[in-house]
Amino acid sequence: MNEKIAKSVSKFLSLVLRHSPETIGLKLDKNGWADVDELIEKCHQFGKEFDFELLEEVVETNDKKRFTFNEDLTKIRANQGHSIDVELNLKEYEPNDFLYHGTVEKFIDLIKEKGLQKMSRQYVHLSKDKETAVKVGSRRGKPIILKVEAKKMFENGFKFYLSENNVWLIDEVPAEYIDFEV
Ligand code: HQG
Repeated sequence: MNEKIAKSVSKFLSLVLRHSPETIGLKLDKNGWADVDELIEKCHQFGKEFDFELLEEVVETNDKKRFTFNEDLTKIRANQGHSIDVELNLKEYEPNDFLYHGTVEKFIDLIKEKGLQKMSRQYVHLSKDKETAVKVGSRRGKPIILKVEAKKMFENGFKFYLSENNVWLIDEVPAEYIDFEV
């Protein structure tokens, strides 16, 4: 499959399945699932054309495994990253000692003051390795990596969730648990 097409479809799916299904007149159920036939049809009407085969390939080959089908492949949803209110029924997990967050300099003062906040998304996103955090931060410029004392937070009662595609999700990270000197 053409990588450029796959990326473009993935980006468009992120938009409609995480943030703005109404862009194409699509409705997600309360768990964030879209009907696959309806999705294909409404994307088509919007001028984004792909068939089921291509959708399947996008889901399978996506670099971050951003999307999942239900068992009989009639529904699809984003694994994480939503700004709209969906119930993903995420499982709670105990994290490693440390998790990482990639950001950029301009946010540091505010993060020192208020901790990591979910901003427009449903959760703060953390990763288990620095390399992923570097990639996340690099989307905005020169990355700054923050080290989060995850185990300590967990022991103090904070809930950690892990998405289908292994992104660690949490409601917030107070500044006292963040090492800014990584
Ligand atoms: C920052 C992509 C000011 C935070 C990525 C981040 C990820 C604060 C930005 C996923 C703050 C929010 C999520 C505070 C946090 N004051 N700024 N108190 N607390 N911030 O995009 O983590 O490719 O919502 O550091 O790879 O950058 O879309 O979060 O810079 O996994 O699948 O506010 O999105 O994945 O930005 O990225 P975002 P994120 P996909």
